[in-house]
Amino acid sequence: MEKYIARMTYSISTDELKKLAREVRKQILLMSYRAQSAHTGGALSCVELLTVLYFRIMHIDPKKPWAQDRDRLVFSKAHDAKALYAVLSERGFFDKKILEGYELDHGLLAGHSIRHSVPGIEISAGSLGHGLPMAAGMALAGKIDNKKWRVFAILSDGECDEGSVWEAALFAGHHKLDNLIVLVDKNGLQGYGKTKDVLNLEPFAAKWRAFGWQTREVNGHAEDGLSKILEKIPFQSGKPSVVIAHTIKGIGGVEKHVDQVSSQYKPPTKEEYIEALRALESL
Ligand SMILES: Cc1ncc(C[n+]2csc(CCOP(=O)(O)OP(=O)(O)O)c2C)c(N)n1
Repeated sequence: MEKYIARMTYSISTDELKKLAREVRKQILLMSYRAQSAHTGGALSCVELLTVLYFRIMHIDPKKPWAQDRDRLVFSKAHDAKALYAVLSERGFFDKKILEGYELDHGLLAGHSIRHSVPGIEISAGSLGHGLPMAAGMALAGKIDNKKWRVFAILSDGECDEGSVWEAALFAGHHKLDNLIVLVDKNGLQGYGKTKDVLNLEPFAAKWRAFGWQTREVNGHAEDGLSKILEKIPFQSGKPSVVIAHTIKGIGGVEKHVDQVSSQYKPPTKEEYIEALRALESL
């Protein structure tokens, strides 16, 4: 168990982390506005999951993005990649200016992330349900080679409608992959409705446990609560861990889209963008 204890890679106060989350949300809104892109709500809902991982939990070095002993992040809900891009640039993986090309001709940053397009992007993704199978394979490779690095995977709740997620969950439990940690961004909404109406996942935590995982539930916007839980991984030796993070889709964005299905596809108008920035600045 000791061998996987999280190493703090960066000392950052909760206030600094909150400031950072505001900055990341501003960048997400700017990218959405500039490119008139979809998928803003889910990018906003996972901000704290990413900032806590990259600024408190993961063993990474932005100057050596492909270091063999790095912890890996598989960002499976890749339609929300602009959140990951903003956090990676804040953490120093690449220049913030690169964000300006998000989803625009000649830019480096695609709407759905592409492996190695910029430092820190571990996988090409976008077809939901593929991230956990990849993450489980990586974690098994780490086990076979007796490595200390861990694999984190961020999934959406809508994504858990995919059968491939549960096949990989079964595989990870079977192979006792306690170097694998899933965070589910459980914002309760997917493309065209509430997750519980489209395909009910409940009892969600019990399903993971039945597949051999240890589970924790947390407010996904509370940095310290998240940190406290993630510092204790694996929750049990010999079992993969899942953190079910309760979040709000669209939080910190355009007010009328917060916790609404519309946050999936509606980009902000100029007025909405300015208003949302003003609201963030007044926090
Ligand atoms: C296999 C697959 N089917 C459909 C899509 C199209 N799609 C993109 S986002 C999305 C729904 C987003 O909802 P959710 O997965 O819960 O993500 P979040 O709310 O966290 O953004 C869908 C259906 C896809 N990317 N992959």
